[in-house]
Amino acid sequence: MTAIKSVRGRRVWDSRGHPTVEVDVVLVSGAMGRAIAPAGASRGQREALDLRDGGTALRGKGVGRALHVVEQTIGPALLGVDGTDQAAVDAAILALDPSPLKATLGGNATVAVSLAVLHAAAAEVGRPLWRHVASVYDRVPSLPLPEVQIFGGGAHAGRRVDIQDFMIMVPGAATFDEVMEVTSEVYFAAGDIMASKGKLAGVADEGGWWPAFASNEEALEALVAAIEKAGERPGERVAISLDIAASEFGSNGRYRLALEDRDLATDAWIDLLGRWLDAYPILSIEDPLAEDDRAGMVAFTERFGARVQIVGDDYVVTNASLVDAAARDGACNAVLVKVNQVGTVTEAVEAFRAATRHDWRAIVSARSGETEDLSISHLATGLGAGQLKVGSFTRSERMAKWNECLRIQDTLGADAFVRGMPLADTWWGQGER
Ligand code: 2PG
Ligand code: MG
Repeated sequence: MTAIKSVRGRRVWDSRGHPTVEVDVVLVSGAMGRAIAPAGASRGQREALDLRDGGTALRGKGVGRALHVVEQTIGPALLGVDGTDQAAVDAAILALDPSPLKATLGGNATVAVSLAVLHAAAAEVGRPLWRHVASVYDRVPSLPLPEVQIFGGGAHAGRRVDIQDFMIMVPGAATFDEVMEVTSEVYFAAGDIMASKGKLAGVADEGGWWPAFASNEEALEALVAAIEKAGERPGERVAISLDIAASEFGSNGRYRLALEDRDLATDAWIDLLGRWLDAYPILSIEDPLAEDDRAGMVAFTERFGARVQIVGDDYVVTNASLVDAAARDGACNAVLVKVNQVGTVTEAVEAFRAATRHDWRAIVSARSGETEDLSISHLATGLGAGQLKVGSFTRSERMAKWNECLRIQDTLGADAFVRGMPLADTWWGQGER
């Protein structure tokens, strides 16, 4: 038992230039932990709500109220609580705000405190965070397989194309380091292709190239061309992963492809996605249907779940009961784990555990608004989650997280990389292409 001695909040700034919440937690031993809340742009309806000041200053995104909550409400309630007992700390936070979406405390306040406590506890036992996480949650640590964005889209790129993330995975790599090297080659090959078409126009929110394409298919074609230009055969060492983020352009069973001026009903939309799965070496697809389209997600999973990873992000918002419900329905076969979607470390780990109980895969993920906070590299490794999604291969709020995995690799050993193993039972792993 090492009691929490102080909880201090501070306004810092995220990768989009918006204010966010940083928290320092100090235990009576002097051990200290610090964490920063990230921020999503394509948010699920059932995510924990961030507490923002509203009004005109800072586009309404001020965090004065959230900092007040940290110092005047959560902080005092945690004084004297055992900082090495994450479950007790998070239970104490939850007791202050039983509302489902953490509307009173704000998910930005709770996540920064909860993660800062986890860091403090790791410091208390003198262990790197990943090792502490593995021991607290009784997991075998492993270096995750990355999903790395090459083109950004959707809400992260002024809705220039409908699809949000055009990513690659390198399940054929033998080490984490090799993934980084291959990714760098593909990233710059994609930039060269954009430049040769006169379409190079900077980067989107997570550092992927700005999607100056005439259609979603053109982006997919460009991604395949970039993989080839990097000297790879698409579908061998390198494959494609998409985050459709369908809730951003679909609701009530209708999907509106703005760029192509097409309006599709659920069935036609699923057929179109199926044609993409046939035409391109896609290994993983996130939120293919909107979060309100339960029947669509079940139909999609029934049709394609045996051959592709189907990831619930907005669909299950890192919530164990929504993961359980989706598994009961037969929707999705993998979960995206974002701690700030649910608001505390304990609840995020519960969602992860629910997923593993259903034999789902798991991907620990960053948000589109990020900072220098490195917690997710440690969570993905410590939980042995299998996969990590951080954004692209530029901008330091992204690179810092990949680089932290390389540092962890130095201690854990290159052999602790999961390789494509979690995906080995897919059509890709069976070499059907
Ligand atoms: C997502 C994330 C990260 P956001 O949808 O998976 O790409 O986006 O943080 O904006 O919700
Ligand atoms: Mg998503």
